[in-house]
Amino acid sequence: ALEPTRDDKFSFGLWTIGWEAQDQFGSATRPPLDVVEAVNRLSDLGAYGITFHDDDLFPFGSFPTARRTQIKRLKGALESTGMVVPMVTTNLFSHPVFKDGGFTSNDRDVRRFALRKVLENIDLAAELGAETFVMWGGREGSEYDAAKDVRGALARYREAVNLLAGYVTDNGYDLRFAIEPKPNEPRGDILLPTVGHALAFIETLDRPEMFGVNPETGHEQMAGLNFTHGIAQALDRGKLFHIDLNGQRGVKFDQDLVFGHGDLQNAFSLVDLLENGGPGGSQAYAGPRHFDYKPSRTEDFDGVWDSAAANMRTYLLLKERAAAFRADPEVKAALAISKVEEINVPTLNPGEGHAELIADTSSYEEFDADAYMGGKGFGFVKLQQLFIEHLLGAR
Ligand code: GLT
Ligand code: MN
Ligand code: MN
Ligand code: MN
Repeated sequence: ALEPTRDDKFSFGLWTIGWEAQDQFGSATRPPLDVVEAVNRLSDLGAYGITFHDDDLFPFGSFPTARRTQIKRLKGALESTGMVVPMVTTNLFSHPVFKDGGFTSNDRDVRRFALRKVLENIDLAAELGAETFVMWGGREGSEYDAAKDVRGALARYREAVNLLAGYVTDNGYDLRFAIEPKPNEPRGDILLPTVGHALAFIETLDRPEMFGVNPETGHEQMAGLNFTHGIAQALDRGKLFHIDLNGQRGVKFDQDLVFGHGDLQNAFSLVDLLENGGPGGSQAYAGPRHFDYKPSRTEDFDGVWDSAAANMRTYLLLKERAAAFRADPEVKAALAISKVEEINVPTLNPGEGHAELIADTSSYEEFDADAYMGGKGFGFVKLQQLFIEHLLGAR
């Protein structure tokens, strides 16, 4: 089934397909995209959801009446298509007021303004039935070490998100927060740069259960990290609340390519993890498959919709390939030889502690480490070749 359906839970940021393709070196390629058109086109392509920042829907500083008009238009499009808004987020990065950050600007007045802007948008998220509120702190950071007291900034970050969680709780909203890490760009260095940093920060919050992560493929890869590993660690803690899928080729600026158009092998292992990594080979993540990419600067609107479709089709192709990989008897045999399942057997026997382990002479005194010289043969390369052949559709 390579035709996307609502059950696939594909969603897109309004800022992705709506990106006008301006950059530091040149002006916009495309005209603005209206939200109603965006919802209709995505629905036709088989997506189930759309997400947005406040400023994607109405310009910064819009008056309540202008906001209501846009919200009404969005709601009308959602009703007529059956599309949903699974996630909402706040823009704390475009306006010059945020050049030194929102929650962690050195300027206290900016921090108070940022909090108010987010509170307003939390109300809108709840009104639209969103389950997740993403926080990407792209401007929270610095270029110069002397210019930012990082421990002070982390304290203010904590203060801010604790306040937001209290607001959600006090209003009885059914909303969870997902922090989106990124190592750099637009700031020289961004706070909470990777999934690991964000997971550690979450544990310091007043209500850690309300916070998870929204990892983006390219953001981890910009830091030279393995995205699939980061996702696995988030799943290990029950913290994968949302995901931003896209493509990135290596350690460089944020490319935001179509999913699979960057590191394809890593995209394959990711889809395999999400779809088959749960207990007994079940789905490990049931939330939206959200694409946060940018249709290339070279494209017209046909290219925009082709690229939106490409994200979903690539995901479904990889899902199909991953199922074939898992079902292949040769892969099963190779996995057994590689002892991939043995990692799930606890290292200690039931009830065994350090005393019993020390008493077990077979674990040390009689253990023949030299037998591993010349190789016990894990067979990882053969397994990897099978993985590649399935990815290539050769099996
Ligand atoms: C911005 C950023 C993305 C984030 C968005 C959510 S905003 O486009 O580049 O990675 O997911 O705030
Ligand atoms: Mn990105
Ligand atoms: Mn982005
Ligand atoms: Mn993102």
